[in-house]
Amino acid sequence: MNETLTIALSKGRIFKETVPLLAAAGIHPVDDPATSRKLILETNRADVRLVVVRAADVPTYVEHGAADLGVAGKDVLMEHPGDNLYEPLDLGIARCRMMVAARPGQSTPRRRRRIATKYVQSTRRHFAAKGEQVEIIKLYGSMELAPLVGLADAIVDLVDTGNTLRANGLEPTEHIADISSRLVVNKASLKIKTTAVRALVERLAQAVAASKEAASCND
Ligand code: PRT
Ligand code: MG
Repeated sequence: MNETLTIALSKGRIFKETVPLLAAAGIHPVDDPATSRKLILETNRADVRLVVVRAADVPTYVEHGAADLGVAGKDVLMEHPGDNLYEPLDLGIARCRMMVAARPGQSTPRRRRRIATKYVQSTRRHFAAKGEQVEIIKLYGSMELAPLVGLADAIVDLVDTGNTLRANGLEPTEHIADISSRLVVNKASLKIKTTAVRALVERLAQAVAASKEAASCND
């Protein structure tokens, strides 16, 4: 039986870093979302297509079976409710850290600290685990601005080089989690399209192992 697979991923860094892994698995997209406006990308394989969605929407597409597989940051998965997805593989791409950051030398307020973030669930869990009661202010982006204009005492955001924090006079104060992108799989797809899904997961796992090997040789 010809089992067609749909893979959901976001454009930008996740697409760029997933393409070499897909290539190692013999899958080459026909279009590049950086230049094409198409949201469904055919590949060299008639039985594999890619759908381009917002990073935070990948788990939703996969959970509902609109895509069989997806590539999503651990930050996104940590915000996504429920455990309706298999997460068989750490792709080791789009790495960064989820951190608390604040202005240096800031005194602790006498009230609950206000934390601005788009990562509400991760932030809630982090401070609950420390036993610190905080007020969480949900934002959709540009979190770094919040402490500068008095909206929040600190933020929770992703940090890679640290340049964005530095440029805004903030410094990381607490580490919450190391982040990388994961392959996620729809549970029904794994049951119904077992052969195709397993074969792809296996080939991606080999590609990840090979790129780790290459990275360690370059050290
Ligand atoms: O941008 P859009 O609103 O469409 O969605 P998105 O921001 O969720 O997507 P995208 O493509 O920006 O990020 C996709 C995934 O990449 C995230 O879910 C993370 O898992 C991963 N990733 C890895 C990052 C970073 N590194 C990263 N540095 N995502 C975002 N950033 C941002 C960070 O939020 C901050 O604004 O880059 C800035 C910090 O970078 P440095 O290098 O200045 O520290
Ligand atoms: Mg972004």
